[in-house]
Amino acid sequence: VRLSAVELRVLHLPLVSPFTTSFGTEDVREVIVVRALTDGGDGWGEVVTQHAPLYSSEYTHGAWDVLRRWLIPALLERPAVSAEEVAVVLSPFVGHRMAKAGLETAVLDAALRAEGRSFAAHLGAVRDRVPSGVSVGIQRDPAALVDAVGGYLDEGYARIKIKIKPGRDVGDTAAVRDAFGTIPLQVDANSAYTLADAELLADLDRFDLLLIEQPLQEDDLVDHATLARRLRTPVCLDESIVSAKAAADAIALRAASVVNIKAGRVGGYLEAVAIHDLCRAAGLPVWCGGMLETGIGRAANAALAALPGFTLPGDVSASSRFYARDIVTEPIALKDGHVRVPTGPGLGIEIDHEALEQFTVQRETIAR
Ligand code: OSB
Ligand code: MG
Repeated sequence: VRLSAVELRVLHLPLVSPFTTSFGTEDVREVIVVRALTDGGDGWGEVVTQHAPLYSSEYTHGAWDVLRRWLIPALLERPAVSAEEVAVVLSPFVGHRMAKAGLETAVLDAALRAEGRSFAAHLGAVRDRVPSGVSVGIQRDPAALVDAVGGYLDEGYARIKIKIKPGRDVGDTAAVRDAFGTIPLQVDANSAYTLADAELLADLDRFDLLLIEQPLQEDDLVDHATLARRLRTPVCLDESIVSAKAAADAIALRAASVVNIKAGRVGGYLEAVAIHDLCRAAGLPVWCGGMLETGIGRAANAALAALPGFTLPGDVSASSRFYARDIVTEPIALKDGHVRVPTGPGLGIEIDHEALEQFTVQRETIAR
């Protein structure tokens, strides 16, 4: 497509309830929405950075700066660009994968809309709906956690993930197991532990968890391999898997036996598919992670999660799990524990422009 301009917005979306992880609490989702203006029409993407660099080194205003100063001008310099070329054009710029992913998604959406082809078809989806898991934040106490999990099970979610941190791990997990028995359950530490905690983490083995997600730091591949040898619970990596190369390294080192794939973290949906392909070839199950996406990223995640190697339920929950009002006209909804894979052109969503305006706190258009 021929790109004429890119519109960036920062949105502040209120959350239906605060979301607490080992690295902090959010009440409002701050997110960047990207609109690619092309000769074939508009395309949409989102940059999944958060307000502060706590999950990864990227953060909203860092992404905003690198997009307007470097990434968007590099794309606008070209007479035309295909979605497949975006990563190549942006590759001289080190890192900033979430920013790159948002931009690539918007270009891919525009290109696929112009062709009348869906994201799902383009990525290689083999299902028309995917099982929906939910990520449950750390609550005031284990009783409040049991209440929250009970509510999601009543809604029909197919798998529960609870966030853990030191002091809120074995007790919280035991409370959920005691209350609900053998539900599909997994935990996510968001890098809150070190190898010195191996014995404590081995205590989680008795809960028959699907997996433990990212117990150690982003760059602790070797320590994750050491830890994995000491646990019966499968080790899954999230933060560490920043690229297909990182995934290949983790597999070679036996640092993970499951991979959480998030398009934002790895630089886009095309790199996400490459990670899916190499994990599938190596026999590792993968699942689709989430970053509290709006309806834009949520639609793309549902398409990605429909690829054949996504054999575990992802954090592809209904929009209502986080937001009372989404910025798309038909938010992702839960039905029989599943969400539908969109089939319309591109992402298969329509922007709710009134909602988009309502939540916009900053805007800039970078033109050729
Ligand atoms: O580690 O998976 C994570 C949200 C923000 C940052 C990191 C993570 C999460 C989640 C939420 O767990 C997943 C979702 O969007 O439902
Ligand atoms: Mg995680």
